[in-house]
Amino acid sequence: MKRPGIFTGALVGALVTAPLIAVLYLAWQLAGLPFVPFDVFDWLARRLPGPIVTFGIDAMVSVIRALRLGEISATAKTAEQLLAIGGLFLTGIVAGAALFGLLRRGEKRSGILSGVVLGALLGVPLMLISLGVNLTSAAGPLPSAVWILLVFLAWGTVLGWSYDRLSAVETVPATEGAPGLAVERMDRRAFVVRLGGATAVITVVGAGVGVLIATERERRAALALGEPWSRRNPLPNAGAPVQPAQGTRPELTPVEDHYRIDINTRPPVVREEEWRLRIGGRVDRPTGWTLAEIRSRYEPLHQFITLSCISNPIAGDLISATRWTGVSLQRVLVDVGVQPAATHLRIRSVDDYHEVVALNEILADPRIMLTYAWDGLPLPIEHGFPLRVYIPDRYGMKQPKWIESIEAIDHWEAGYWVRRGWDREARMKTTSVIDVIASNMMIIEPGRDMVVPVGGMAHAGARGISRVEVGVDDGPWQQARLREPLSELTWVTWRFDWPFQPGEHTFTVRCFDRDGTPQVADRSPVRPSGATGLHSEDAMF
Ligand SMILES: Nc1nc2c(c(=O)[nH]1)N[C@H]1C(S)=C(S)[C@@H](COP(=O)(O)O)O[C@H]1N2
Ligand SMILES: [Mo]
Repeated sequence: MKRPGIFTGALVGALVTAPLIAVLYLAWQLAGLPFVPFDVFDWLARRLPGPIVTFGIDAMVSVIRALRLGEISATAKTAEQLLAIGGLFLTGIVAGAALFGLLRRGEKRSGILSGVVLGALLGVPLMLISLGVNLTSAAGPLPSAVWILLVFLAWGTVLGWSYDRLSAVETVPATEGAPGLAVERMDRRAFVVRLGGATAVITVVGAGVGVLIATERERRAALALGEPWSRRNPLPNAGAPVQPAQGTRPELTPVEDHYRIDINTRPPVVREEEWRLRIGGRVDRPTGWTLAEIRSRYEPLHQFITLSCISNPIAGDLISATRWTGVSLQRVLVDVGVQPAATHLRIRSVDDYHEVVALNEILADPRIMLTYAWDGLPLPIEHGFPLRVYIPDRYGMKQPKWIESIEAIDHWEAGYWVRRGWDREARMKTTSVIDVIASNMMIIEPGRDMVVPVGGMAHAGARGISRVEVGVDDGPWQQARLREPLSELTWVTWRFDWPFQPGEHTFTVRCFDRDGTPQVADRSPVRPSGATGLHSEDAMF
């Protein structure tokens, strides 16, 4: 009789791996057990060489932009998660094919036994990887280890058992007109259909219930947080005379819309009760403060801040602004007594992210701060709860989230992305963007030409914006009006009322920072130092 081969193995592998993933997901949502595919993805992302990771991120951002798949950071996270799940699914298919291929060649080997061995071969390393990187498991290492092993052993057992069943299907001897092979095939098909039915039910129920639990938890968490500061207070520039053109981005990004970039498929969950900010190294008084201690020890410092990722393309959406609250690092350093030998601070995060800041920079800038709130509420988990750092004028890569320790050291070291080929300084590039050419908002003022409001933002890190200009087609640069910004650290909203002319036109924007330095017009890509180049938009009237 013909035994099942690698194609059947691949099919059974797929049928058995889908419910495996669903069950892992459900257990994650129900009991905080590790979700293995995300753990493996994060583990790989930290170990793969910088150029490969960077290439992957660039490719992803380009595809999202080219296909207009939506907001870059949210879409990229979803893509990473799909890749992670797809990776485990593919591994299951390959493992199924390999198992069936090997069993077919061997003599009288037990499928179940081989399946169990396969489950262990896959389960043990995955368990070790998961325990090594998992930042979300609330279940503790021992239950997590046992759980992963059990699930993979069960997976291997079902795979092997399926092989045994498929090999053992009864073969009716061929009689005239009814060849035995056909009956055997029918029987195999019936088994695969039954197996598929069972695994489909487990997959759909597991994933469905998991999603329901996750959604409900998010809803409750949002409710528990309360009202953001900006809903209870007017913005500091509320009375500014220049009004944004309708369609310009909000000056204060709602926190739930703030872009998110980090090296984790899901944000690390830090438990406040267990968390301490450890400050050590070359200091006289090492500390281990709780979040409550940090909040109560110091008068809070509030700053409106625009943060941007160094990977933000020209006119991209990896840039946002909100109100940050925390404590100036200068004050903390006085309290811990930094020793004269120290020259830098090494800031480490729970996800193994790290950056190094020069002490003389901190001593020169009281705005460098440890941040615990955004828009009046505790930092959202994905934005670094309980504590993150802020350094003016630098791209986001310089500003670790989920900080767990600060160490005073006597030398400079490369941070996480610097090691992977990105700019050492990561100073924000001056940029300006057209958000809207509001052709539907044409204004007709008596005695004046018709004008079309054009608007957007300009940003130069902490260096301020002194002038924004708009060029239409090959015409001269014309000055836009600037709205008073939320602070010297945020973007500036600009507006230009363009005297309307029918036809097709190209609008280009450029800006100058506070001391008159023009925005760099030459195009350069995001890597390694941040994008430069002017933004243009076409419009048809
Ligand atoms: N611990 C940690 N901090 C991190 C990162 C990270 O991956 N891990 N990413 C950095 C990068 S590249 C950026 S752009 C900002 C983004 O902050 P946000 O997600 O709150 O917008 O966080 C920075 N801090
Ligand atoms: Mo970034």
